Amino acid sequence: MITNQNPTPDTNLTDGMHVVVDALKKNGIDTIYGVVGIPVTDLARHAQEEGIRYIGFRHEQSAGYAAAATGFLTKKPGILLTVSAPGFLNGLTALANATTNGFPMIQISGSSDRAIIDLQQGDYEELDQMNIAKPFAKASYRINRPEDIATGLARAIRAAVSGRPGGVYLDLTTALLASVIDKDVADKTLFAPIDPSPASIPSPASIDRALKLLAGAKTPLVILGKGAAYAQADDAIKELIEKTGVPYIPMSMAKGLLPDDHPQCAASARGFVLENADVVVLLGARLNWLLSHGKGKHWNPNVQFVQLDIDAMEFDSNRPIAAPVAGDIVSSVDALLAGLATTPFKATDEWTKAVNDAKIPNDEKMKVKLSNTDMPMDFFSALNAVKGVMDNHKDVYLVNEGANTLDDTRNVINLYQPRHRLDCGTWGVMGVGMGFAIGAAITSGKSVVAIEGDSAFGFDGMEIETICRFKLPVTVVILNNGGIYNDAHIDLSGHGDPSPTTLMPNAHYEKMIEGFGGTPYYATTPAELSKALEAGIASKKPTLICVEINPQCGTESGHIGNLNPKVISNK
Ligand code: ADP
Ligand code: TPW
Ligand code: MG
Repeated sequence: MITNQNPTPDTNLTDGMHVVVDALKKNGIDTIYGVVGIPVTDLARHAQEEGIRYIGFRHEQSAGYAAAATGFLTKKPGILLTVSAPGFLNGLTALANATTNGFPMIQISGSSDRAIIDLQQGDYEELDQMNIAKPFAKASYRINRPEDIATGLARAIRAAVSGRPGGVYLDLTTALLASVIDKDVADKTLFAPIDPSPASIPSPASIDRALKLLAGAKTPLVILGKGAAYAQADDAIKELIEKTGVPYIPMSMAKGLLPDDHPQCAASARGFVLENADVVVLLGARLNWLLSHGKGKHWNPNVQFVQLDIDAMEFDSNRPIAAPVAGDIVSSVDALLAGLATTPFKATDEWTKAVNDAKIPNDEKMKVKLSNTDMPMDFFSALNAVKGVMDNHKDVYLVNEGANTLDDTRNVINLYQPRHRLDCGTWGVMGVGMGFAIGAAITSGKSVVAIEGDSAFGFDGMEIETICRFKLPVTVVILNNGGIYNDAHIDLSGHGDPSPTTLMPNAHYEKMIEGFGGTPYYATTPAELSKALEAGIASKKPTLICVEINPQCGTESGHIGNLNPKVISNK
């Protein structure tokens, strides 16, 4: 054991740090992501000594995104460990993002002396962390006494995974970490909460209402969201979709819940189905900006909604919900399946044909875009090369961020397995890429491909050192179009400064990974890109492929330019 200043070998005393690790182990926590320093360095060392994997990062935000990825993939909270004040704040963005997206994670942070903080007397890394975390977390707790450690962790775990999952903050003061307690007393406090994410059974009346609405529908549609992917109700959801023949569209992180080449997938007829569906089942998806709030020209004005969600507060948030079903997705989908015996519904042949017909011209248009042979490559010709490789590696995890890089990859690259895509999510946040890739690789032990815009990669590019240090099977593909969005790189400064969206179009990002012993590639043609990606995946070693994309390509703000306010030009 690591000897802290307190326990001495000939006594039966232990300390807060040891009890924290014991409590984590008792709860089956096998991995911690973080950055160490005062007061948590020995905590990480001791966790490692006790068989918990410690993945040390270069920045807390990325470590937090890795923890969130673990939470999304496993339904168990991922753990982020940070130091006080600045380290805590660096991790807080990831915690807030997890809460926004419904990913369970716990940020455990050391904090300085409470007495000094509360009187603002200027302690080392002084900050009132527990209170600052509150608006960004689902719950925020502080443990002050060693005998409360097990209870504090149990509360954090329950808060993270019960109901709508989210990020939880757990404050461990320096005094607590160094506090001394009799080991027998501490051992007796240890426990793991029973059934931390209990089933939430929907009411029979709500199921009946939903089924009756669907039975009367002429043009029904299912929208699968990341809540459905998270729930791990894969077989039941597939059965519901296939038994009823209803077309579905996946939100980005629900791609692969059913394979994207499934005949009922209406992704390429998205506009048509939204305009024409009379009853839409929201299955673990929110009517937020990503679905234009269920309003406006994209939607059938008379559409009615069935919504399956664990959080009843979500209903009616943007549009009235005709048939709210409050419950966990596993229980709710099972109840709908059982109810089909008495109240069946099925998509008509006419509706199925109309949806299939609507896909044809869009699929044709996409084929033309993908076969573009212009040089330098555009997003589509590059992604066509990526698609060819990814279709042969259906178990590879896909991480994706950027603007055009995000939109175009989402549309071009098929997913075939549930929970194999991690991206910018509900906030459209940049900088998740390397953290998600590391979290996915560590959690799954499988290969990961991260398709990154050149700007997006810049937020956390230093984590390629972490990828190399842990020898992870991650291939990073950077689609470099020389900046944020596109080449609207006009010099308005009048003295030659780069424009606000400009980054270096001729950068050789692959040289960065060379410095850490990873494998670099630079690709200017689809053939070079295919070859490099295939080699990167096959090697199972850290690889970075810098792809030269025509800087003229890409639209400002990708597909959401309508949300971007513009100045009225006075020139
Ligand atoms: P997307 O971005 O894919 O549309 P959202 O994150 O907006 O998905 O919505 C996911 C929804 O799923 C949230 O409202 C959340 O409460 C819900 N949810 C998450 N987990 C479960 C679950 N196990 N059972 C039911 N609903 C869930
Ligand atoms: C944390 C604003 C949205 S998209 C983007 C930024 C900076 C980068 C787009 O350029 P990229 O992709 O990655 O090169 P591409 O293919 O279009 O050229 N800070 C944060 N999050 C967001 N969303 C932004 C800034 C933004
Ligand atoms: Mg770019």
